[in-house]
Amino acid sequence: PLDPDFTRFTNLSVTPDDDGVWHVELNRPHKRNALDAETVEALVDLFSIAPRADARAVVLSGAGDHFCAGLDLVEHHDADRSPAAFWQLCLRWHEAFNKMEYGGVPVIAALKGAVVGGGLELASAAHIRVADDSTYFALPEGQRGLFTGGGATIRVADLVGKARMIDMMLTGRVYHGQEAIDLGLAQYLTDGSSLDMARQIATKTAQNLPLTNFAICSAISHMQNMSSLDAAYAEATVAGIVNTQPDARERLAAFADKRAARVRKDGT
Ligand code: 1HE
Repeated sequence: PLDPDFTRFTNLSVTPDDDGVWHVELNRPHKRNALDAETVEALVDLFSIAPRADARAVVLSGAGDHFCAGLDLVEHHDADRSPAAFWQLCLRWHEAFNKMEYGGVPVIAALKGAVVGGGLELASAAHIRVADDSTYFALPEGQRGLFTGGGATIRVADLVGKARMIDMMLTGRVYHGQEAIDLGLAQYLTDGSSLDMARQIATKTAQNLPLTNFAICSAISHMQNMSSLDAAYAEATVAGIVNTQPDARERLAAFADKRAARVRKDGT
């Protein structure tokens, strides 16, 4: 495995724990963790390295009161970019978020405050989203004279459906609390801290075999892009590899010997 230098990621604080869970914190709180070009490059770098450095899971959070305010609007204004330059920038956002979604390492997003615009695009590339009482979701691009460029037309539409995404962009509608959960913007809502809950989920996730998590956090997304016929073939191929891995034998033996936990209705 790679031995990364955890200090190399501009605007990201990266702290691994003993379980191999990396806490990645967007660290521009004075800008509400808005994504400037440099931070996007750091995310590309981080999510390229994490799978090869044996990260078992990633908890992604934001420093300060907000998860992420989206595109750095001030940088964008000052740079006065050409169409080609912004096109290319969007491809870097896609590079970062695709590496996240397809990289094989479970990413748990701990959401608080604003999860808006490109911040929602970032969150929607995570595998699990945890919200708390402060969290709210919106796509303010419509009001800013902009359009989404970081994958919302794919991932946010996938979470909430086309009609709701169009409404969010046209009207700036804000979702929070149980309604946001019911729509699928996040899977968990806590009245405590989303970071604490995301950490617990990541620690639990990290107990799974790495190859199994790799398949869960890459294959399902790839299969969504395939025809049903090809997806079924790919599923069989992935299962052929994952379900015969030597590391799984002990878990199967434990089940056969009645040593393994049973699945119970209350989830214990
Ligand atoms: C920023 C940004 C930003 C804050 N770019 N600098 N995203 C948006 O339209 C969201 C824009 N931001 C906001 O609506 C609010 O800032 C927040 C709800 C996120 C936070 O509010 P608040 O009252 O806590 O903070 P603030 O006073 O508005 O901002 C504090 C500072 O953060 C201030 O900088 P300062 O130097 O004057 O102190 C803000 O300018 C700065 N800041 N948000 C740059 N987004 C690939 S396409 C993706 C398309 C998009 O993402 S469009 C962006 C949508």
